[in-house]
Amino acid sequence: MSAAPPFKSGFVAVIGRPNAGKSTLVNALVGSKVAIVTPVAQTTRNRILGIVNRPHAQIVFMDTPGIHRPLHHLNEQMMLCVRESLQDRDLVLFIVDAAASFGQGDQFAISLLSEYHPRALLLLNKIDRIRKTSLLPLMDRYSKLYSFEALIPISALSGEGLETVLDCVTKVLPEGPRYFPADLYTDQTERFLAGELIREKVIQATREELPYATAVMVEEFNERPGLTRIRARIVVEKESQKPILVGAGGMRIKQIGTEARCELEKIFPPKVFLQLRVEVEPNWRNDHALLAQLGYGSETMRPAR
Ligand SMILES: Nc1nc2c(ncn2[C@@H]2O[C@H](COP(=O)(O)OP(=O)(O)OP(=O)(O)O)[C@@H](O)[C@H]2O)c(=O)[nH]1
Ligand SMILES: [Mg+2]
Repeated sequence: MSAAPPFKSGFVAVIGRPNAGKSTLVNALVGSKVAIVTPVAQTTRNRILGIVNRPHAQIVFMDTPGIHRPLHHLNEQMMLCVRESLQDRDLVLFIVDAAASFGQGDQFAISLLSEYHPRALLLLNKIDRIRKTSLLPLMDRYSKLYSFEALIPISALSGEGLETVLDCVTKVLPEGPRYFPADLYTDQTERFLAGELIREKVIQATREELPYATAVMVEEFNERPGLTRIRARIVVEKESQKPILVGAGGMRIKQIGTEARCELEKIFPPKVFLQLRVEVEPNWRNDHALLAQLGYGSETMRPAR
């Protein structure tokens, strides 16, 4: 009889430029929506754990904000999350949008990776959008820039290549304990997740008009059998942004509320009562206390080994 294979575990930082598909990837690997996804860059604002349990492994993925040059305190906090994840990791998944051309931002991302020189896999994402032949020059370029353990073409959207990613990650991870109970798939509180889902609907409804200027604060979260009551405040920066969110005759905020409620009811069934309010907080992206209240602080999530 052969001995059972060793149990492997570890923390895997998913990093890359904004919009590369990090959150889509983590959701697909975990098999549940742990992180919100929008077509707008800089959607993810903090580190979010997505836990995958396999028969002989536990992989803790860390979704992170996209790598960019920070202009506000919020963005500094976001980049701090990226750096902390690079520090705390056993392995990095460096994800690039293979459908976009290589630019300065990619160079910047690679130089950040090089600062920490972790073991890393390169994931070339969005291959559903490109001709496979265009991958070779990109792979060639990246393999000259960093010594990746492997280069894997994937589509986080269609699922192509994701089994290979899981196999490769499991192979590279060290032997280790099960860090989290087997039934836990994220570290987020229900309250925070509710706020994020509302924020996703806000971004999807306002896109170009208000891409970065909104935040959502859940003021009441009350889960009872049969009904979850959620009261949330949508924060904008300027008085002039309020009508954009509210819309003519309140139509847009109503639509955001309806879409958010449908999404929330999937997680908190059967019924959600959702109340939204729009408020102006000038310069909230530089307000340290408010950012901490919003949950956009840096924190070390890694449990003691
Ligand atoms: N066609 C295609 N689109 C994808 C794929 N992966 C992600 N996307 C889309 O790319 C956009 C950005 O995806 P996200 O997962 O939010 O990207 P992100 O890297 O987490 O972005 P930030 O949080 O802003 O850093 C969304 O519109 C996704 O639907 C893919 O494999 N193929
Ligand atoms: Mg994201």
